[in-house]
Amino acid sequence: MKVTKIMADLQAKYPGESEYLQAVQEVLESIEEVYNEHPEFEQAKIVERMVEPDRIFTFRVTWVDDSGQVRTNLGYRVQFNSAIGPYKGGLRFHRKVTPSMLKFLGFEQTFKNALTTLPMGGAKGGSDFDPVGKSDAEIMRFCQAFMLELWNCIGPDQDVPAGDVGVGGREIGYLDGMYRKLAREYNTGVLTGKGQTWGGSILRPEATGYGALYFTQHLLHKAGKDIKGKKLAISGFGNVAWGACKKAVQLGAKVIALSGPDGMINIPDGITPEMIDYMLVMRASNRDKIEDMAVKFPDKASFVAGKKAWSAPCDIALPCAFQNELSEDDAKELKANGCWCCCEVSNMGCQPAAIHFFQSNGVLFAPGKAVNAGGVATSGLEMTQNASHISWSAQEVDDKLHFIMQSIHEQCVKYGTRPDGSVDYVKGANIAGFMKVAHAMLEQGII
Ligand code: 2IT
Repeated sequence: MKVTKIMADLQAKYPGESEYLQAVQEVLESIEEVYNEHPEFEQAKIVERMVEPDRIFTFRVTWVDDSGQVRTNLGYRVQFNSAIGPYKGGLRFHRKVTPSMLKFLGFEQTFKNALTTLPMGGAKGGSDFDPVGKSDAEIMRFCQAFMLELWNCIGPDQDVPAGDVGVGGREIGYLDGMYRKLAREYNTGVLTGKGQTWGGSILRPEATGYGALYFTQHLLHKAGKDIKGKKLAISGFGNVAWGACKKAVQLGAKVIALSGPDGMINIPDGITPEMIDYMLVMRASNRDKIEDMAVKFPDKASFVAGKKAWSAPCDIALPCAFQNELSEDDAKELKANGCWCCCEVSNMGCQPAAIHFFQSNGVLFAPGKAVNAGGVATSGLEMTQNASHISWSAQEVDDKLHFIMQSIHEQCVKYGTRPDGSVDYVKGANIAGFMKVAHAMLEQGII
């Protein structure tokens, strides 16, 4: 396999699909050496098959807004790879959603799910529907219209969607309600992130953020450091950032900055539990403004318009918002202000040049597919509970999540340790995920 040749072919085939091409390039560059030591991979054309989704469903979603106007959006489900289990991955509702974005996310999801130790294939879906400014009734009607098309493509043993940006507990409720009505299936196993009284796992809402902090703890431990007392800058204020803040505070760290599309807030004394609770109110308001936190807590937080969280002096940066949200300039600013660790929590949150800068300037870096895998891992635990008609306690789920994050860290160390003993977490995560999927594909023949 020659990465340059495969990338040139994909670029010619999918011009303009920049996020997808970026995600594929990152993985292929990491695995090239290992891949070429295995002629059986090349013979079965594993890479050529792995970079293409198994199938993509595209559908029109038509709904009526509160003023009675008919609206049309596009809906998608990208079923990327099912070699190690049923398709699994979130749904993203965001105005910028395109097939390229969902292909990149489905591709990443395939390797991430492989790292979780659970049998789950990779998928992603969503819509260019923009939840910003929508009423609750509009969100419900959109979710119902979306599921009217999607329900036929999914199932507890085929494809199990969940939330992602713009899709949280409320949206999963509306989506699942419509699925039950259409499919007449009530065993609740077709979506994860459900409400706790109807099949949802305890701790699923917290799991991505909790898992990210557990991973960060292991990474720091390996580097001889401790998270206690460290200053954290976090981007975003959705479900993932919320869980990360909760666990960070529990572990004795101090969250000193948060950001949103409108700017950032400085929180000199660290985020408080009341502020963390208020993130949920902000998410439900669909206003998408971090300034609201400074308005609500004027003594604790000050708003700076147009700035990112990365302008705040911190020890550790945790991007928790969107792909490519952290640029090379941001990385340089972080480093200049004393930051020495970045654990990417958003999927592909750092631009390639930012990762390169971190890695060549002594800033510890770990990629999203390892750091954020606790979310989908706990979705996998929700599937297990649904399939066996039981529900575990918070402690049981948390213990399993912790164990899984430790195992993901170990896999990164196993495949990513450099000759000097330091760890290349990008390489480690990509090779570990790839090896598992590649061997499953080999054993299942040419299909
Ligand atoms: O990016 C992700 O891993 C998610 N949005 C969660 C997917 C899931 O199926 O829980």
